[in-house]
Amino acid sequence: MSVNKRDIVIEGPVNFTAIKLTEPQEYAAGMGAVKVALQHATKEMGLAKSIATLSKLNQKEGIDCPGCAWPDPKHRSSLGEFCENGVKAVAEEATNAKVDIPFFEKYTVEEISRWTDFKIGKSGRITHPMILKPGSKHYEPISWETAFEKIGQELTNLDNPHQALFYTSGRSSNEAAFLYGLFIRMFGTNNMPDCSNMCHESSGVALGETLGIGKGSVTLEDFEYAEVVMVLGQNPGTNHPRMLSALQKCKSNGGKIISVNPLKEAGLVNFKNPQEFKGVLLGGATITDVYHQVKINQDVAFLKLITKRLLRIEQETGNVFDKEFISKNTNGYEAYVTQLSSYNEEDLLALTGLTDAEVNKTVNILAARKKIIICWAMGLTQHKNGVENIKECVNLLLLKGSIGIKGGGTCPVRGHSNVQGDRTVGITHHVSEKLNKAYKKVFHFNPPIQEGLDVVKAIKAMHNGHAKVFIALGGNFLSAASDTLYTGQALQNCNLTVSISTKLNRTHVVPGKTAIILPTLGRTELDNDRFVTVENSMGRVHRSKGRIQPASNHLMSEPEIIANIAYATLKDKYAVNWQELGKDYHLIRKKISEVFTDFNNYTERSKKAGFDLPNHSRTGDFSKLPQGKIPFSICDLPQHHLEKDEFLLMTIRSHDQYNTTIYGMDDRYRGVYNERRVVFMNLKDVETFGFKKMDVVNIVSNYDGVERVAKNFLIIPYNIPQGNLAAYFPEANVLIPNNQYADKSFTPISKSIKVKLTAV
Ligand SMILES: Nc1nc2c(c(=O)[nH]1)N[C@H]1C(S)=C(S)[C@@H](COP(=O)(O)OP(=O)(O)OC[C@H]3O[C@@H](n4cnc5c(=O)[nH]c(N)nc54)[C@H](O)[C@@H]3O)O[C@H]1N2
Ligand SMILES: Nc1nc2c(c(=O)[nH]1)N[C@H]1C(S)=C(S)[C@@H](COP(=O)(O)OP(=O)(O)OC[C@H]3O[C@@H](n4cnc5c(=O)[nH]c(N)nc54)[C@H](O)[C@@H]3O)O[C@H]1N2
Ligand code: SF4
Ligand SMILES: [Mo]
Repeated sequence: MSVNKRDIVIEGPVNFTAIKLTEPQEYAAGMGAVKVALQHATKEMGLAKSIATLSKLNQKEGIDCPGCAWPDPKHRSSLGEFCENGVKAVAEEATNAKVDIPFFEKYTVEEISRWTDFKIGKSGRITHPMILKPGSKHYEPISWETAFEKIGQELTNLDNPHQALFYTSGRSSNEAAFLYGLFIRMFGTNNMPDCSNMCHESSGVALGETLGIGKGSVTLEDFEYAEVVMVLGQNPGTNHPRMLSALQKCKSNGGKIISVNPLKEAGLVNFKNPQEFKGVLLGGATITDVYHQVKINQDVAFLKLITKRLLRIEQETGNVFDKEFISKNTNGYEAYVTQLSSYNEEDLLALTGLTDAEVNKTVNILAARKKIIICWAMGLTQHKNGVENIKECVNLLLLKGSIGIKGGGTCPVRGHSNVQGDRTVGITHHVSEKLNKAYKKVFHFNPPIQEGLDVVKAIKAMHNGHAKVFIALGGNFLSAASDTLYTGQALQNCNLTVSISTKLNRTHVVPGKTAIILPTLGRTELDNDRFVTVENSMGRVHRSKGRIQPASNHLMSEPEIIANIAYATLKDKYAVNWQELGKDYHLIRKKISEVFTDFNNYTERSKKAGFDLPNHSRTGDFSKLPQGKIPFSICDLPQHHLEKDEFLLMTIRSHDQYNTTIYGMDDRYRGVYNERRVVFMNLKDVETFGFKKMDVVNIVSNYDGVERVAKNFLIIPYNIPQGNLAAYFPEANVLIPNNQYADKSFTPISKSIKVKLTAV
């Protein structure tokens, strides 16, 4: 453990918590999910609050689930339109536990830093604005007014605006995000590191460079028409549970599901739909038709192999590829095919770790069908070649003419419930001339034209002292980012760190010289009869309105907090009435629709089921792309030079966490209970390296000659390809150097870390 300034333990404790193991589960949901969901809800919120929130969850104009970004169906079930993990997300936010003034009087920052993330999170909702003064060990209360003044002063005292960083996590509403982006640009910087930098940034870059829009093309209805859905690098049973209903529907309409994942994830195998009598009581529905347990980061090899075989059938029969689509809408086909022919099928097959017969099943399914949806998440984006992983998926869809048609297209499945909306309304560190022009026209100022810092660069800037103030609109920056110790030192270098948060987390206890916590309302809570709007993973914008009494009378909504910080910093420098905007979200929406014309008549259209934002890759209009064509991408195979005793480690989510928020200590589907410090390993590898089940090891990475150690993990023999390992995030984040990220997207390589295991 590394003890730093103020005696803080940056990465938390590394001791064990009494593990219990069972066989991994072969289905997702079912009665077990209903039971666990109800337990969480009643334990955290009590019965009355549980009913008040859950009856409104994901209903039209109800509370948008603060869990993932999966969209709601057109027809909402009266039985409840949510899943186990949606209930956990709500329960976590609406908990009755409180982090109040006596809590901070009792515990020093150092004491809390020695707690697990689980214990920190379970402490409850923050009730008052708090400040940690230089040299002080305890947070103490501060009035909202003084807090805003202090933040405004620190910001205005900087030598230049680029010394400030403004992080966003994807739970904030469009209204909060827009106001934040406006203020930051008026302040004079584009330093807007965002959680998506660590998440789907690779998708945004790959889709932007090919299809000209960084979002997916399909809608939920497309799943009903799809003939094939491929799911690569995603664990929907845990992270997007209601996606299983869409897959089930696709199957019952005759569609085929192909899963590509090093792990046999329960939800992709079998689903017992809790909304169906049959689903709860009987055998449930088989989901996947062909399951490819590909080796970590060999998706490009897999995709090249199947396209090579498809090409062969095309050359024989002439009816596999959509030649009309290719000639009308794409360029670079010849060069793509030439590069493809330079690979040898046996080599590709060996890299994937799959068998000929399995691969051919998928080839035959794809050869005969055109309506293909490809879904993916972190298993593709968080590698050095994250962008190319996705471009190779696009290549396949182009060959089949599967983009811009009913039942086919791209489906990057987003994480945070409004991460896509935050981006749409202006949270980006990139400079867009078009956007700057619109800001200038509506708000009469010159937005900064210097590219801002993303997450990786922001950490470096704090570490080397170039950035001095860090403000976070939500999230848990320290635990989410890679290189935990380096990131912790970076935050501690700041003069001021500010967190706008609902709940206490590790970032609050690894603070700058001064640290301020501004407690805010959660999605579920009443906000003076106001509502906000969000955008789901498929580009639909709709309302969300809180329903329950706020956790404390001293909370402020996110838009109001941002408006106050903006006013304290900029005063009347620009013709913006911050206070008025902070109070009236309708006015914010009016401004959004002036800057982003796709949002015309915003408030009205966000009623009921909401509205879809225009998307040319959905409608198949590629005329605005350079030469009106989508380029085929030429992707190389990723290179990992592993020594004999080196493994590729992926960091994954357990079934009982939401990113850095630990709901509970169980990973029910994988059969691991009451322990998070585990490393999943192939039984043959366990034996070859002379280990036994439950041996204690350290996981060690060595990049550029620097060793990083994640201490104390129990070996769990598991159905995972040889040479591959899996451990949970955030415990394993200490292993990922800040400078190891995906080309072009700068997404940390959280899914392919080169490591060794050493016995303890
Ligand atoms: N309950 C719950 N829901 C969540 C979240 C949560 O933490 N908890 N987080 C939200 C967020 S922000 C996000 S981004 C999403 C994340 O959703 P996911 O991306 O599903 O989350 P991960 O656990 O990171 O899972 C990645 C999957 O990719 C597989 N994988 C890893 N490496 C590779 C590879 O090289 N190739 C292939 N083909 N597969 C690979 C892993 O085995 C795992 O099944 O979920 C969102 N929803
Ligand atoms: N090794 C590894 N690292 C990863 C990943 C991985 O797969 N492996 N995944 C990455 C991904 S995909 C993501 S998206 C990031 C997540 O990074 P973040 O978004 O920064 O992390 P979260 O854990 O989602 O943030 C949780 C905190 O948000 C605050 N919060 C919750 N709700 C609200 C709200 O409504 N308003 C406000 N203001 N605050 C709120 C609470 O204080 C809570 O503690 O982590 C990334 N890090
Ligand atoms: S699938 Fe996602 S959005 Fe839907 S209820 Fe579950 S966690 Fe919430
Ligand atoms: Mo994410």
